[in-house]
Amino acid sequence: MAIELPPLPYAQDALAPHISAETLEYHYGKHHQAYVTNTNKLIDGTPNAGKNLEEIVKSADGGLFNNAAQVWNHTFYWNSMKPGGGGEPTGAVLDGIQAAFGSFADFKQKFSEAAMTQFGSGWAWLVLDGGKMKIVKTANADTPLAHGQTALLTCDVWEHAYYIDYRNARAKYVATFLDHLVNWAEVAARM
Ligand code: MN3
Repeated sequence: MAIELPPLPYAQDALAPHISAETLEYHYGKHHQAYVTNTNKLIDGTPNAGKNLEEIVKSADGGLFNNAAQVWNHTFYWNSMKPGGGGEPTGAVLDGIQAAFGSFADFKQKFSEAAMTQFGSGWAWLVLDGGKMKIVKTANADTPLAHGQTALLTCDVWEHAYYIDYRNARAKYVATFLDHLVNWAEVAARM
């Protein structure tokens, strides 16, 4: 089956002023679309054409892994955000964060550190690993899906995610992601 580009879960200008419509026009409309197009080119006429996206990510390597994982990672990232999101979660998410990291402030500090210290392109993640919350970072297209972890939240730290709105200020983009964009209801549903 052909891999499809899922619709954005909000309007292209809905995350402004934190993430502009121009960023989403390129990041979703060009980058994410290109990963979908490339994945379909690579699976066409092969046994992978019969697999779903998660199966491809878990079994592929090389160029197919890079493109398919980037399709999955970006869809996951769009759903990790919502207009008017961010701030401190409640309920089971907050309980899990406090159990794993001590406090929400400690979580923020550790997540930001992972996002800032991912050298070059990649992702910062909150995951469940063996039932325990962990913060991990991955390089390029790499994804917790390929490592037996359950992804809960991600922040894209490729420069294309923030360069239009923040230029080189990755720290400001990550702080804005945590303070204004995180969709904690989605994180709760993923747990
Ligand atoms: Mn990206």
